[in-house]
Amino acid sequence: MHIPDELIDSLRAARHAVVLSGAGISAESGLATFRTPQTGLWERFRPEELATPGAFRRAPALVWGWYEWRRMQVMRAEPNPAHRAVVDLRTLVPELSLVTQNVDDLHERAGSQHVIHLHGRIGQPFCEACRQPHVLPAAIPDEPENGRSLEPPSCVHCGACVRPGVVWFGESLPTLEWGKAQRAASRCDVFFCVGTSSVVQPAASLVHVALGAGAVAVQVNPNPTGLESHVTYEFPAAAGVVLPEIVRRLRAVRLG
Ligand code: BV8
Ligand code: ZN
Repeated sequence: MHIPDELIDSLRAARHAVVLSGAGISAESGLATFRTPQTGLWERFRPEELATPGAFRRAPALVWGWYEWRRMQVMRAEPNPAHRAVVDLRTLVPELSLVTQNVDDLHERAGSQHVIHLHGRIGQPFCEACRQPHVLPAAIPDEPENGRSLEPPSCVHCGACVRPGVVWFGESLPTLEWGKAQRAASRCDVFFCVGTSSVVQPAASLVHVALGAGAVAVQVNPNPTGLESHVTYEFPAAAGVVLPEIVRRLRAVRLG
């Protein structure tokens, strides 16, 4: 994988880098992505069917069962070299903001801290009424195969229905996280778009905020996303290959 010297130079001179990750950074951990053909979760279920408040109101057990199945997949997955390279990259630039669209905790389990989760976290469900966090059992007693229904639990505080701790389509992003992400994008020198199809808004607008503020933009994605003509550097390859190589090159000049 050839990494242009100019990108390494930009990273050496950078004060602040942003990494925006999507489902593709967890693909090499075995987690299904949303839109990659043949494996995409949406091949079996359409987003509007399951990842919306309406779907949960209409079919709470189907939606809760789907999220519990996905949570099981996350618990069985391990962080991959791409997650670990983001941890390493943070030690090689003065400031790094990690913004993720993912609801898994693989960045945290790789060692990243202060991860900005734009779309919530699958391991942090809460009560629909009183919004108290709901503590999940360590493992699901009878793991639901994909798509099997499971009744959502009731809140131990008020008895109302517990919902997945994610941001559904049509729901606003958490204000604090979205504000942090916008600020990071507007003041960074290098912006990485890793493993995202850049379809979902408003997350997909962040790279344009960074470009508008004069940052260098880097896309890491084996498939085209339509961002190719906008970004400064395009790596049509897996994150688990590209990110560790960028870290290796940057470390070499740092130590050089
Ligand atoms: C909001 C949590 C409004 C749940 C998710 C029409 C036009 C424009 C926008 C809209 C529209 N209609 C509706 C909207 C808004 C809507 C939206 O963007 N819809 C899309 C479908 C067009 N957005 C919203 O509703 C957002 N809220 O706008 O609120 C509002 C405002 C004020 C007041 C009230 C309301 C909320 C969006 C959040 C939705 N929740 N997730 C869950 O996980 O179930 S989104 C979901 O998609 C995940 O978070 C996922 O991360 C995200 C984005 O997908 P990607 O991460 O990019 O994953 P994808 O599979 O698409 O791509 C993976 C990529 O990886 C691929 O490109 C592949 O090539 C690549 N890859 C594969 N392997 C590798 C790899 N890359 C590197 N290495 C590899 N090895
Ligand atoms: Zn409650």
